[in-house]
Amino acid sequence: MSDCLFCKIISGDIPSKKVYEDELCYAFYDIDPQAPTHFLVIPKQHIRSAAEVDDSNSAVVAHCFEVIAKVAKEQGMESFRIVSNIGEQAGQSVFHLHFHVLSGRDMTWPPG
Ligand code: IU
Repeated sequence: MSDCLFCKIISGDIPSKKVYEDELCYAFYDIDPQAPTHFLVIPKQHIRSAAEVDDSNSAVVAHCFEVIAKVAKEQGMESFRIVSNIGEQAGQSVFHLHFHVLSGRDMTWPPG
């Protein structure tokens, strides 16, 4: 999508600090980290949010989770949190599906 900020990150039009990339997924460090380690894993396919996951794109989403596990292992992350905000009330500000991966500090529950 031409006006999507994360599609522009994938294309390189907006700079990002890459963590991982393959044909289906892209991962980069969050510009406003909420933990000592905070990166985002996004599908290259434009999916608006996790509420739009269905038979046609669920394989890509599953692949994002494989990428999260792989990068977490590579970075020696034994404990971490995955967050995906859906809709403005839940805190979604960029409407391209993304998984926040946060690690390196004690987490509270329930999340705010
Ligand atoms: P949210 O769940 O939609 O609020 O998450 C969007 C995240 O994208 C948020 O944590 C931003 O700091 C992050 N981000 C980024 O890392 N790089 C960018 O160029 C933009 C947003 I725009």
